[in-house]
Amino acid sequence: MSTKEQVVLGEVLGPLSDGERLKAESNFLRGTIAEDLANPITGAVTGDNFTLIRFHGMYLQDDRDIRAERAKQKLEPLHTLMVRARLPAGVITPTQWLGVDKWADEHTLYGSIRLTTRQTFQYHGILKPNIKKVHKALSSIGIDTIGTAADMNRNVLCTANPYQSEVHKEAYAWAQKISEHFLPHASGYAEVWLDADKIESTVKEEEQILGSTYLPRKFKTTIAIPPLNDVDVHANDLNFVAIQEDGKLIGFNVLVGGGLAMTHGDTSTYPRRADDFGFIPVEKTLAFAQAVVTTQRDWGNRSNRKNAKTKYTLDRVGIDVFKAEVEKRAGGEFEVSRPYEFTERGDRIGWSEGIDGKHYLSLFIENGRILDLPGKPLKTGMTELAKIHKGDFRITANQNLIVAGVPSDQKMAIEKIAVEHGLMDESVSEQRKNSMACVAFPTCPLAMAEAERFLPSFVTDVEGLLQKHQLPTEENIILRVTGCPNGCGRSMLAEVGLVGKAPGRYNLHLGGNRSGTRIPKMYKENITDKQILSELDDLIGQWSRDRESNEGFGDFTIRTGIIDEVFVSKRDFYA
Ligand code: SRM
Ligand code: SF4
Repeated sequence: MSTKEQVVLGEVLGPLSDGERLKAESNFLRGTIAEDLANPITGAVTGDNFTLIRFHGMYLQDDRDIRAERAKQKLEPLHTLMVRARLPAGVITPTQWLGVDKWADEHTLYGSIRLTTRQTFQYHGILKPNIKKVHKALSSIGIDTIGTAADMNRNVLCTANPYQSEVHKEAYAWAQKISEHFLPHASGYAEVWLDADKIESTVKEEEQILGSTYLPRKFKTTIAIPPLNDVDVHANDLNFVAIQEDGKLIGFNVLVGGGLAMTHGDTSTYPRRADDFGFIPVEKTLAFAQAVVTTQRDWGNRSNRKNAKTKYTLDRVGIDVFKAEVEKRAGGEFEVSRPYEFTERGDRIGWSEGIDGKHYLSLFIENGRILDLPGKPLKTGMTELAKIHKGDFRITANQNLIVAGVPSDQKMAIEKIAVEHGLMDESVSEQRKNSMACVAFPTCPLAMAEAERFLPSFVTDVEGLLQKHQLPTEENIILRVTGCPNGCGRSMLAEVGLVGKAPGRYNLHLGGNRSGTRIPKMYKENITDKQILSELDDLIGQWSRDRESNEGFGDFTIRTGIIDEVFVSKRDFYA
């Protein structure tokens, strides 16, 4: 047997993938990135560095709208870098925001700040000569981009709940601790991007938790505070569901093995809900987190990246076997899960009051894109808010933003700015607030169909259908669109999920629920937006006529047999 084959619990998984070679040879993620950055011949980074920069939170992209035109002119694609910040729980201060805002103008081609479904922001369109300037600028305000992409523990999410401010404070602290616990310790990031001095060759670097070949695949962690499931736990490898007693955080139920991506036509890939392993007291959080991460590190498939995530490891080795290994490594057993219920997911747009007596303003940002639009200078509005706000901002997992901790005497001033700049707009429908899309074209290299640019007008059409069928204005359907089956906009937890198949064509999935605990199944394959609207016209009509009181659209489609329920994703999703 080749020494390069991976064997887990006696099972031969196959030869290690090229991604494993690349990590092993990278000298703790340095590769030859520094040389590549200095090469003026191309706007790209090349060879292994294309992948290695992802470990530092960056992607090489090009503008797909002009790719063909540039090829005709015999020019290389317009290569740019996308950068994703590490912002545990989405918390960012007004001072930091002012910097982020300024550098979007100075260093990016698009001048926008894009809030993501993982509570952080991305810059798109940075030219190679500017990339170090961006890292140094972010570093000067205490922001890094380490581990926000590639085979790392990604940005740690935490419910952006404006109501339960005390528990939120504790949960946020755990999100930060978990994020820091799983950061790489080698100094490659600082050397390559911040020009820090090279470490002495006598110092032996090692990554005690991640290991020299890091994780088999991306790894995603959340902290959720019920009844809100705004972080969508079932999209994530590891989830800590907060359990409170008398308003204090006493521990977490631990959910393992969620994930949403699949590949068209490959039934060995599928979206999967996370399994509830049981309760742990709060002081054991890091021990259990580390036990889950290292079990996945050692047992995850390093031969086939398509089946490498924790969800596939659980299904391959068995949930009980995985759980027992976690207990062994954590040095303790899971207790019986404590009762909790998720009842909703969206952000409560508008003002709310926390138990700390402060005010919280949740702003709806369509698809998370912060840019000065005609009649809606959102970016300028955010700058004006940052100039006077004394609390912090929280980016939500629904691509929105909360102005958090506003004292009563500042409420009016904040609201005035928000209204004047289109950040607060009462005419936005509940349907629009509950619709979300991934980035897709023009920057995403994997997009098969439009998503962010398609959603706004599609929502207008859906609003028309809700009106036509006389549904009350507060009614809505959780609607999500992704430009491909990777699922970045989490369509696989929507009541109506569209998954890009080809330009202008999508698979239509139905049957998710409002709390985000059910995976929607494919109803129609590869249809156009017009066909989707025609299907929805019929289905929304039935829902309006025949639904039980308060019955959500997704629940209705299941109860009436329009679509089958997905119980066990691997079995039912493709049945
Ligand atoms: Fe994602 C890859 C954008 C959340 C599953 N995702 C990509 C890339 C980087 C394309 C690429 O690999 O070159 C996209 C960049 C587009 C662009 O131009 O910005 C991209 N993903 C996004 C964001 C920005 C979507 C958004 O509109 O907000 C989200 C950034 C999150 C962050 O801040 O870290 C984003 N991606 C997600 C989610 C949702 C979530 O985490 O809650 C998922 C599904 C959950 C899951 O992981 O199962 C997701 N993205 C993927 C996958 C499929 C992974 C897999 O298991 O196979 C890929 C492709 C890959 O990794 O090979 C991918
Ligand atoms: Fe790109 Fe696909 Fe993710 Fe959308 S779902 S951002 S198209 S990778």
